[in-house]
Amino acid sequence: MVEIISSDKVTAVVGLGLTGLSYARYLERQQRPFVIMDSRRNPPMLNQLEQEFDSSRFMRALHLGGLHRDSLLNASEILVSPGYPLDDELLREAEAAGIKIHGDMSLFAEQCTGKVVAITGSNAKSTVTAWLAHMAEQAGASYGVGGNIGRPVLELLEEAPKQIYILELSSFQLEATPKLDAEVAAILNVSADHMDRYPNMMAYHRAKQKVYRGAKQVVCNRQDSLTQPLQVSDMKLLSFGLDKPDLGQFGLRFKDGEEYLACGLDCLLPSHQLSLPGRHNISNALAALALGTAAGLPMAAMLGALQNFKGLPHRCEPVAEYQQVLYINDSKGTNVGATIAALEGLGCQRKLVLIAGGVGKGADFAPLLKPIAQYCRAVVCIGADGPKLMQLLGDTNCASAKSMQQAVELASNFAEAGDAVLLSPACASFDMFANFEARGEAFAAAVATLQAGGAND
Ligand code: UMA
Ligand code: ADP
Repeated sequence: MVEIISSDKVTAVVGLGLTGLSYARYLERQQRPFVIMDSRRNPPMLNQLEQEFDSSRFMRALHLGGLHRDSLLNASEILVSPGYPLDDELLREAEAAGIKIHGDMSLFAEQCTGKVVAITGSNAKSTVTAWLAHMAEQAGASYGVGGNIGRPVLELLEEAPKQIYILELSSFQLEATPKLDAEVAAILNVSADHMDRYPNMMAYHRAKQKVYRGAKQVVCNRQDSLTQPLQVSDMKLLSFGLDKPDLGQFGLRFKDGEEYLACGLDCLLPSHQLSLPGRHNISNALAALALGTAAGLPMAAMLGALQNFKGLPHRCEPVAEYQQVLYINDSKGTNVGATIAALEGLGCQRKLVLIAGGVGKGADFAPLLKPIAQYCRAVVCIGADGPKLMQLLGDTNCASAKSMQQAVELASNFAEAGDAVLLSPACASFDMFANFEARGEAFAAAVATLQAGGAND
């Protein structure tokens, strides 16, 4: 399509994935003209856009296979999708020309009336977001959930206003968020991820820190200094950690020989009563408690929610037990830090056979060596960066597999009664699968085939 509008009222939308489509719907509702573009020739939401906007008066042009310079330079503002890097030359040119470039989070923050709870971190974002949403549900509060968890935030503006908005933010989304002004904001942890997009850890860390801009209250992780705000104005500080808490902070205490989640001196709940397994989930529960407290949720409802939250699929999720071996799907373990947490969180209970590999996104796998040596009986490597992992593992019991089925078969051969086979790839999935969900489903299907084969023997 070639039509170009030079009116200064046209908004340019970059990217036609879930976020791009949500921009188009938002702008249509606002009756604001827009052009939309994507570097891909066949972006994921193309069919949907064509169906919905066939007779739109406001969608003025669609450009595929590259960004459209004139449309960008003539735009009144540019709304970017998180997957498109902001250091693109054309976007820089537009910025230098004084055109505002931002994303859906800042647009949402400008418009919403409820309290925003903003959650970021390298890992555990979705778990803590969903756990907090479950607390709000149990408390009978009205709430909306959106962001990186899978629902573009602008969709929340289509519904009746809510008291609380629980938002998961990725570093990509934060890059395009000049100001958020959250009621409460948290960085849960920071470890290397997306090193194919950022020049170094400092740049990634800087993007994460943007979540704190204008926040009234901040929740950070006492055991991870990178989560602490670099600039403290008059924001209220809350913290969580797997150590003893100071007054008003969240942590762990012992009473009568039993470990409790605690706030200050108050023992709140024995940690064994949490509904999710692993030490990393104790940390996640404490983070959710701190956030819920800052958002004003009642303690009794929050403690109930800590005991009956079912967890999200593909995160340390047991999928089957076969021949006394437990099969655990942690397909969402998409970076090194996540896989270390899964190994440390689950490895104290049983020996593990790890299935790992995929697209490493430029990560250094070396930090995996220690927990693998400590907790793993063997490792089965898959995917594009499988050979890199194999090479690093050296003397460790390991094998390489070409498919998920073969990986599960090899892992089951290594496993002994009482062990667990853990899929926690430390990598993205798109070399072999459409997404992490498809990878987790392939793992569960391979385990089912293994069981069926055994049943037929
Ligand atoms: N892309 C292009 N050209 C473009 C635009 C994007 O090649 O013009 C590529 C990107 O490199 C990326 C992919 O297309 O690989 C998708 O990007 P997108 O911005 O179109 O993605 P959306 O469909 O809008 O989904 C985004 C988030 N995706 C990314 O940040 C890559 C979703 O997070 C999020 O749920 C959704 O918005 C709603 O907020 C997914 C994700 O993978 C789950 N996030 C990363 C993560 O969790 O590690 C950050
Ligand atoms: P995110 O949304 O940040 O990717 P998820 O809640 O989906 O986070 O969990 C992703 C993975 O992170 C899990 O599958 C697990 O391997 C790991 N993980 C969970 N909790 C923690 C934690 N507290 N610290 C580090 N890694 C964690």
